[in-house]
Amino acid sequence: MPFTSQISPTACGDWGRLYFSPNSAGYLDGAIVEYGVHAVEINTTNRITIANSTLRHNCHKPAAGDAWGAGLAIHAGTHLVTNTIIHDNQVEAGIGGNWAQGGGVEIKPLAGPTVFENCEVYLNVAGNLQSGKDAAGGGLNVQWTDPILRNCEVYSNSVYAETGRVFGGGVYLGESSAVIEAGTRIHGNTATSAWYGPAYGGGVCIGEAGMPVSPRPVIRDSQVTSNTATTGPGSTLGIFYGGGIAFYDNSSTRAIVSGTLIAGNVALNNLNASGFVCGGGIGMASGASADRFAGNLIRDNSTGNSGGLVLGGGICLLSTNDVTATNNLILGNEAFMGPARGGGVYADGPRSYLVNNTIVNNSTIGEGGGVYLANGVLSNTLVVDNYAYLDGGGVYWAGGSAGYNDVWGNTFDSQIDPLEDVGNYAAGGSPRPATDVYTDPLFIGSGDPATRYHLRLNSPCIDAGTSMGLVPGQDYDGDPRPRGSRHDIGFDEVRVRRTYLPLALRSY
Ligand SMILES: [Ca+2]
Ligand SMILES: [Ca+2]
Repeated sequence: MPFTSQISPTACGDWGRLYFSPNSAGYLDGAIVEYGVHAVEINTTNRITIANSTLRHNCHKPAAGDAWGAGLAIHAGTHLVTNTIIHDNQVEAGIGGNWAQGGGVEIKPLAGPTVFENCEVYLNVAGNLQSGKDAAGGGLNVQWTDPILRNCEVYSNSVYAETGRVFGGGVYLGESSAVIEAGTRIHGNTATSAWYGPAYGGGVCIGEAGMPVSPRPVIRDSQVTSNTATTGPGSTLGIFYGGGIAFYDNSSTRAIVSGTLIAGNVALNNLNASGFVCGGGIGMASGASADRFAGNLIRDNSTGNSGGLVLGGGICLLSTNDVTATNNLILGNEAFMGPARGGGVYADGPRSYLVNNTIVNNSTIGEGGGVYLANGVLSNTLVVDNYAYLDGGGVYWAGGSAGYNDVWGNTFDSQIDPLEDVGNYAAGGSPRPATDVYTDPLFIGSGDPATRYHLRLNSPCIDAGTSMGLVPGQDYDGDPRPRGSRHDIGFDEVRVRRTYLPLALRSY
């Protein structure tokens, strides 16, 4: 059944909305709701199901004040949204409006944990043109409530501000313990700040100011790909965090990002010389914390800047972050343009633990092709075949603790500093720590990327790590650690699988 405009030609905002008032009940099944201010607004604690429906071409653009949730706005209750498409909805703040939130979906603070499954949320927009005012959640905006997204696709949404801040081109999770799981795909979303920024999270932004408790948002077994955080046409001061996933300043969280592909995301400031960019894949602003980034494939993300600092093509952990990154494969990321540090990973906080990762084929125009370590811990990690133009092809070690790594086969431009350790360690890391091994790790070398960088049965990295301190109890595959006498180096703990017909030994 269609709920649509009687006006011709039709335009978004022609009529009001379908409203579930307090104490009402009901459902939508097979509905098309279009050209309203909001498609659906739910303000009842009775469980509403929206199934097999399309919410499209609605727009909340008030003359004055905040704008929110043009596709779906939930004020109360715990509901189910299943097999439903929410697209081409827009919100834009009016005069004096502090916020534009949730181009597609806005879930208000008193609502329960609504489940979204098998949904598509695309081409929705949240924008704020008011001077110095902010916008969040191009696709979905979530604060103080804990929804669940399963097998949803959130793509091509955008959030923009003229001179204010922007958060989450695809999804914004404020103080929220939301769960994003089961093959949810967040891709092609953008967060753009036209003039000043900062912009947080082309795909997802986590955290907000002044959270009284530490929420535990989870992103697992999903994909965050090809999202962008960037400048608009007139930027004069650009600060950008997390092309894929960003954490807001000083946000204490227990977030977990695991088993997820984080690929092809970009954080880019290409229009002025004074900007600051942190994290093509994941960027954590100063003082933010998370539980762990574990068992992810983080590949082909990039950061660039036309003059200011560029940190961490794959992961940027800025200042006083508290987080463990473990069992990740960090592959082919790049920090390009500007003074750049850390093609794969940049870390400069005392509680940033980089343990049992495999970091290969990353590059930077600056220092630290694999890792730029200024503080924190780097251990049990493989840093192989990375490149830096300036110095430290493998690891640029400016501080922190490093050991039990294999930093091997990295290169830098020998024209610039031919006295370094053939590019593998630079600065304080030359000579390398005595606990390191320095040898070809003997990767399997064929198959998909995760398979290719597993260790062969005769790898010298087997049992060459440490089992002391903050070390993981499993590997990327879920194999228990340690096997044998000690932890292996890298994201893989080799498990010998004996197959008797035909007789063969394989490693995983
Ligand atoms: Ca072992
Ligand atoms: Ca394994």
